[in-house]
Amino acid sequence: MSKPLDFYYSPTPNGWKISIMLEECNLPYKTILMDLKKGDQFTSNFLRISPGNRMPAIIDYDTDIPTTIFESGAILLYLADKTKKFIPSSKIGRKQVIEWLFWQVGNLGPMAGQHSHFWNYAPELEKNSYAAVRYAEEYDRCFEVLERQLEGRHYIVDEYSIADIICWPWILIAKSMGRSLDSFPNVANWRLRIKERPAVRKGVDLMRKKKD
Ligand SMILES: N[C@@H](CCC(=O)N[C@@H](CS)C(=O)NCC(=O)O)C(=O)O
Repeated sequence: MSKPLDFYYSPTPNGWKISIMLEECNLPYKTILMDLKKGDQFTSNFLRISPGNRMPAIIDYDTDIPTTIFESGAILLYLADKTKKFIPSSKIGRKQVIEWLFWQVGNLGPMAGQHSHFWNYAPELEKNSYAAVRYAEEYDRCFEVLERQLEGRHYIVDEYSIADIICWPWILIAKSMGRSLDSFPNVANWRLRIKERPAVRKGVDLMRKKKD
């Protein structure tokens, strides 16, 4: 049994990526709930762990000296390598999973994140601005990309992997952010398939009241 990890967390799609992975891998962890509105991410202690002042982040105490990891993609890859779970052992499979991990980091994550900002926080006058529409359409374009990749597949890279875990939380909340998955049946079915996993439900429910 490994030592519990410290998990710096807030119940958002970026936080769920890691709570889901920790539950899927059955790893012991201690949750440190962050109040982002209060500014917990700017404390000097947290900035030493996550220099970009963003959660999620973890500390692994199972190593010679405690290992800090920030950025959800890096954390997922670290945990997959640590546990040898949710990443293929073949070189080609690993390469494919890392491609989709990077795709989320550079595409789905930032577009959904910026859309979420406009949707939740922009002043009314800005809601239909060029920038707001651009992010919404780019978010939709990511659905199209996933729709093609999921054609004839149950998961992004054949077997359920960290590629699914990193993308899924941003698709879970698409409808609640005014986007429709009606034209993307492969994505909609994949969303439901993953939602049924007990570890996923546990991860999404961590310190959060049910909404979706
Ligand atoms: N690229 C980062 C994004 C993380 C992120 O945006 N976290 C937000 C909450 S969802 C945060 O900590 N925001 C605090 C801030 O920006 O001050 C990742 O994937 O880990």
